[in-house]
Amino acid sequence: SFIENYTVRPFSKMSGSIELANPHLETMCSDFLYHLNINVENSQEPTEIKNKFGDVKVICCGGTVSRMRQLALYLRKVLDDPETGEPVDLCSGGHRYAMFKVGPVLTVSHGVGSSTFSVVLHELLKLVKYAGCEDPVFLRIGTCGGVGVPPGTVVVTKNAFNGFLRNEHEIAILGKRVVRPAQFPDSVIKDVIAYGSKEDDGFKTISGNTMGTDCFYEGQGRLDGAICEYTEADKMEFLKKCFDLGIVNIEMEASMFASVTQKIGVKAGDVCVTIVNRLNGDQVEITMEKKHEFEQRPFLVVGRYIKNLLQKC
Ligand code: R2B
Repeated sequence: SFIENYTVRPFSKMSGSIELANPHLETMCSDFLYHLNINVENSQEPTEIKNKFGDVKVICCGGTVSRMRQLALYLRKVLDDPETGEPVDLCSGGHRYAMFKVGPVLTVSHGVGSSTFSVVLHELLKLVKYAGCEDPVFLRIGTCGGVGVPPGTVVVTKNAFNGFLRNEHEIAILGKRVVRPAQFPDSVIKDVIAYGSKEDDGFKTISGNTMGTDCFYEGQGRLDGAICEYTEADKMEFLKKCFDLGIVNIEMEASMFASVTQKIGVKAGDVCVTIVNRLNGDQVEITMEKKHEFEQRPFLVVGRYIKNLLQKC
């Protein structure tokens, strides 16, 4: 059976302290954020976690450890952080994800796809709640395939679609299909676009819909996976449908990310650079140097957004 779960916090109420959507947490005397390797004692005021993370205003997540380390180094420059040493991985003991801190900004790796991202996202949401952070913004900074846009374009997601071409996220909970909405708040989209994009950057920053799939190959209609049971014409028909729905990029996290953050009522945005135009092919053929250059583009956009956001705080 199937449950539509549309109880979410309205975007207009998205400010102030975080309200998690789990009453059981209040009955626990401690909570071990296993994958982050951070233990939180709930029985008394969690002073240590507040001292360490209470100032956090922005949590930037992205696929790889090396990119999140680079982002930390980049943000040091943008935010005039005097720190010069090697960025310290604050959850190295968890052996799963990496987390770096630059002033009030965390940069955290999430792996490939919704399943690995959702694990760290749940724990990060609990972390900022326990630390008493006020009005934090969650951002994903990633790579993606474009649909009808040239490689190197930065896309800020409006609505997140799943692989069924529905603007929602679907997961199995207690053996049932649970479907939740998957939208990002307009305020974040507008601000990222407004503060992030400049005409002489040499690339375009656009907003559009994003499809987040559970599979890089068949789920995205590629012809080059280990399995493929459709024709090139089927694939092109699918991509055309995507295009007609305003989907300009495809990645593997957007619908989960939008739905979880919308459910909790925290601000969030997904900012990805396209590395292939799927209307022209499936293989990512750009050189590693080009990929590296493209990966700096969301850094630039998000860096400006964060700088402006922190100036307002
Ligand atoms: C984009 O890049 C990864 C797959 O190569 C995945 O995390 C995504 O959404």
